[in-house]
Amino acid sequence: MSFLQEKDPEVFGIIERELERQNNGIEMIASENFTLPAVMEAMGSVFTNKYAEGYPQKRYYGGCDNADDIEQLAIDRAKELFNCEYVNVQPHSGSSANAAVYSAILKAGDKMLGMDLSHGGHLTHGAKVSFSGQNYHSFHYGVELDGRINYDRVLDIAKIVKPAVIVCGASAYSREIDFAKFREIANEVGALLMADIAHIAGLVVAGEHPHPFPHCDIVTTTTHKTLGGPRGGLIMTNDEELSKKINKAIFPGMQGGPLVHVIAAKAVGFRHNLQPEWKEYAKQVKANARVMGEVLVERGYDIVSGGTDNHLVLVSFLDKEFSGKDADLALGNAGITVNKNTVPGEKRSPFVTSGIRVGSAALTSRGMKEDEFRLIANRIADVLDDINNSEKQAEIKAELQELAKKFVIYNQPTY
Ligand code: DSN
Repeated sequence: MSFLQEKDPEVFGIIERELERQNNGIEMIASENFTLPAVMEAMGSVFTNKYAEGYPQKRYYGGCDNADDIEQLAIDRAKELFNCEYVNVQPHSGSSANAAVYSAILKAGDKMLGMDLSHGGHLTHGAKVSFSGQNYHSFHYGVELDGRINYDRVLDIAKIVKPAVIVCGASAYSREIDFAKFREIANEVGALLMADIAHIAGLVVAGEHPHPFPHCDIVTTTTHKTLGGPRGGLIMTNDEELSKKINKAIFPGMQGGPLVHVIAAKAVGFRHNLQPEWKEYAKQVKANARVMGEVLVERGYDIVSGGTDNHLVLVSFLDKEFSGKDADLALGNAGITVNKNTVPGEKRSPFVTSGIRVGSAALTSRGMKEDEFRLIANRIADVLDDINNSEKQAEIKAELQELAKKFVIYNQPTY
């Protein structure tokens, strides 16, 4: 019996149900992944007890020798992994990493240019409902009717806006991001260039997506999406002055004590990302997403931009009677977890939407390959073809549960 089971059976029971959900389900939310038991073990370690405000060798509390060692190890591994000079491993999330960067380089009311949320950008890239669109004067670029970024158009917008920073990177964009082109645009208008590679970081470090360095001044990411580590954020730069400003913006600017247990888990994740097998994983993530896109196109579904270069496909229902919400619910009934997503040309609200975003990173971590993705993509199309058929959804759920059982992820709820 685990400590948790004995001490708090109620919490243990809920965690057990979540384990069952994850083991039995077909997890296709593009921002999710299954991290390693070793990562979870580090996250559940005694470092959760330690306060360590400050940075290695510059702390405000005593007893930080081991916290120094673990944070320095995480920094060194991240520097090796991303091939950069300065890393802050303390951001609690991708959003707090982005907030810290803006507070380091912008004053309230300064202009920023990022990708429109409804075209695949992120809330923190200047959306008006986010601090980023409220504290700063935000402007947006989007995608064209072909679903791709038109870099000439971005330049035109940048010339008019003259932003202090251009943010590139996306949450629902299935094509490669041309960081070199963004650099040219930033140079032309005298802006700093920040890349948020939260979604594609696992592909970037494997050489399966172009690298944001040396083109970008600052790069942020989360550590838990395609990177497959613990939930958290990261900020990187090759500029010493910027790194000093960023460190101050994180602590004492925005955060107090770092989550040392999560930093320990980040270090474990980075070591995993540095192994040769990681490249194979990233290749497989892309191959699986590609197959999924091909099947959905063959089955008559409209994929934004016609396909994918990364870990996700965005399926548009602009030409259908049903919404992204309907599809999300129907697929959920069939045991397939996706998220409803706005699409370029969106006419419905963000709560309803006209699309779904489907990702391959999590199922690839379970060991699934092209054959499984071909089958699952066909089942997605089967559900969508007959979206009100709950009997069919139940049949598919049973079939996919059998498939999931062959790819067990975890065999115990706590580590
Ligand atoms: N929630 C993340 C995503 O799904 O892309 C972004 O913050």
